[in-house]
Amino acid sequence: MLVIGTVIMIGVLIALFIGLGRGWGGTERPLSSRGSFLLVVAGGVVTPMLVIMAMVIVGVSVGREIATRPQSGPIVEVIGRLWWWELRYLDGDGEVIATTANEMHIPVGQPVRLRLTSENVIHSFWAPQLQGKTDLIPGQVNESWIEAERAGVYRGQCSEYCGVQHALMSFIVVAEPLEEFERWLSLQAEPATEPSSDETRRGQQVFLEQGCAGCHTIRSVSEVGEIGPDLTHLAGRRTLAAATVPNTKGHLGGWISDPQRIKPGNKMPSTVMEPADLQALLAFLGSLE
Ligand code: HEC
Ligand SMILES: [Cu+2]
Repeated sequence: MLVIGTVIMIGVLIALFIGLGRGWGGTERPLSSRGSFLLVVAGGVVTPMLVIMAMVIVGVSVGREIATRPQSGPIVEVIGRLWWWELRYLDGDGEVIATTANEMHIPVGQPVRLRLTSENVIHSFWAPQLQGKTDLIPGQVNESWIEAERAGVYRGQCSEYCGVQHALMSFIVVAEPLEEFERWLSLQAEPATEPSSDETRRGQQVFLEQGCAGCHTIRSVSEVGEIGPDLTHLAGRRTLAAATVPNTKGHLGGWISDPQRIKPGNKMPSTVMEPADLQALLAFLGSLE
């Protein structure tokens, strides 16, 4: 369009200067009425129509090519929550293989199909280096896809204002070779690792006693919690709270003790507990690879 527009612009300018030249020095040399009629019809009607029609035809076919959805590849259901992302990997029959949050893994060089929806307000899924924005709309499933040409960790962001913590509703996309992706996915599909020491066993108890399980699922420990992210493989994630802080023991302890300080207004309340209980809980959560 830039090239076509430039050519037309040059043509118009040339016509303008010819016109000016013809009137130069005060002596007008008007075209015959037949000549001006033909000029207007050819230059003002026929040429623009041909150019615009050609551009429409090319535009439609390019648009169709761009909008063709991939027919194969992994399927991820992306659900907008306040203010984090639930990610469910589906198999070909639409059955959930694994549920995770805020960190999407994808194989390099292969499209991954996305089914986006929201259970509250409108959000928008956007990893600027990998795809265009797609909205997550309550009561509707939008289809899109994402593809990375190079391995790496890409940042994404909710790009539709969705409430107080919209700015801290980020995510990361980890693009990795197919083998690594498959290993990751089969690990995510596993239930949580059994606690293997007294401390992690105690930590699991604390998780149940402190009410965490009312909001969080850890598969094989408690599966009723639905308000917060699935924590079954929490320790394998790089960040906490929708890419707000890195997933280190210190940040995790800070998050559990006072999530409102890190992300004011988010839906997780602070939990006050004995230091020894917190340490045990951190050891348990840290063991959930
Ligand atoms: C009332 C529900 C609720 C309770 C109770 C609750 N959480 Fe949360 N939790 C949430 C929500 C909602 C989020 C997501 C916050 C966000 O990112 O906006 C969250 C996030 C987290 C995260 C970050 C997960 C991630 O992948 O980013 C961890 C870890 C966590 N909670 C642990 C706990 C622990 C441990 C307890 C118990 C001491 C607990 N939560 C109690 C609702 C709850
Ligand atoms: Cu959002």
